[in-house]
Amino acid sequence: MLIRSRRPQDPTENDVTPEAMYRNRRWFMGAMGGLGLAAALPGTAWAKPPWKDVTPAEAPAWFAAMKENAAWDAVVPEDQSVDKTTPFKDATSYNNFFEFGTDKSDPANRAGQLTTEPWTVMIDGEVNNPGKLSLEALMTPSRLEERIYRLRCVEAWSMVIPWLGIPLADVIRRADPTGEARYVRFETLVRPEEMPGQQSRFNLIDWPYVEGLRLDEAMHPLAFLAVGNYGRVLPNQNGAPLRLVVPWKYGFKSIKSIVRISLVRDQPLNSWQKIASSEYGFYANVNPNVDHPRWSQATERRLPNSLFNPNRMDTRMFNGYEEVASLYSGMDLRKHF
Ligand SMILES: Nc1nc2c(c(=O)[nH]1)N[C@H]1C(S)=C(S)[C@@H](COP(=O)(O)O)O[C@H]1N2
Ligand SMILES: [Mo]
Repeated sequence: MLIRSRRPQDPTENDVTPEAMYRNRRWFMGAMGGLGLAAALPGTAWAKPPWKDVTPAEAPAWFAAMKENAAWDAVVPEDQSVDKTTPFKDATSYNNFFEFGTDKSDPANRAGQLTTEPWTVMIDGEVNNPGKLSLEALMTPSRLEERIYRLRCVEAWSMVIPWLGIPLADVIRRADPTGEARYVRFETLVRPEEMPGQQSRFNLIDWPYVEGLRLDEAMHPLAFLAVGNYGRVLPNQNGAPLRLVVPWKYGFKSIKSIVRISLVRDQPLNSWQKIASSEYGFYANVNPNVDHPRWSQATERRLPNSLFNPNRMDTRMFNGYEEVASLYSGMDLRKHF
């Protein structure tokens, strides 16, 4: 991993791309129907689809203070001309966050109503320092870092996102695991009043959303707890106010809006494994050699893309983070997918 110095970035207003227009099919169909000639008028009538830009939440004082002293060059892609940072608009309008619905646009449209302040995180299980901590108490003993990570969804699309946060290992060390702790289990908030995806009686997911890591995976320096992205407080659709980021694993491991971190003895049953254990495992390491039963994992679609520029690229073992390989030596990664 190459280390390079860079300055903090702020989200920029990106021009609407063709991909963006195709993505919002409802708007696209509406525009087509309403204008009739839309296809013949590129760049004019349909240049501004009605997306709400993300209004930056006011950063809490502790976040602003941590930002003053942040490390902005902690981990960056080896080649930033290949792994260009995904535009803010794509990273905040094409999301998976089933608590708000299953459409990629649901989180952007609905997550704004989630109350993220105050926020507490329960630390419990096999630890000598259990307790319910405010987000500020959880974060401020550490130094804030920016990490620019590739994010590879199991659905075979990917992005490159600059996160702000702290090493997960810091939080685990402070919790002081007992000798019995072997795994870390994470839980997302359950709040149906604010999370419409939790209101249906026909839920795919048995809430709360649960994820887990082996303790040595959780202690790896790349495992990260994010409270921000693009130089600012995390937008709700990206898992505010606290989400996990495990860049060598499929995106579903990177659980959002965390309210509980438990050190446990037994391997947790994560939500997607519970839904379909033949398709989604516990480990979920990015692996181009082990296909999903219904599609290939050999390549990925890097956002933003378009009909004219599909932007397909080869998927890399461990998503290119080969330094984690020793965590899995001797394991059959076909069996432990
Ligand atoms: N609580 C919760 N966390 C979640 C999800 C979810 O539905 N609920 N989706 C996961 C999936 S499948 C992916 S790809 C990433 C997407 O993160 P992003 O929307 O910030 O890019 O979040 C993950 N974390
Ligand atoms: Mo995903």
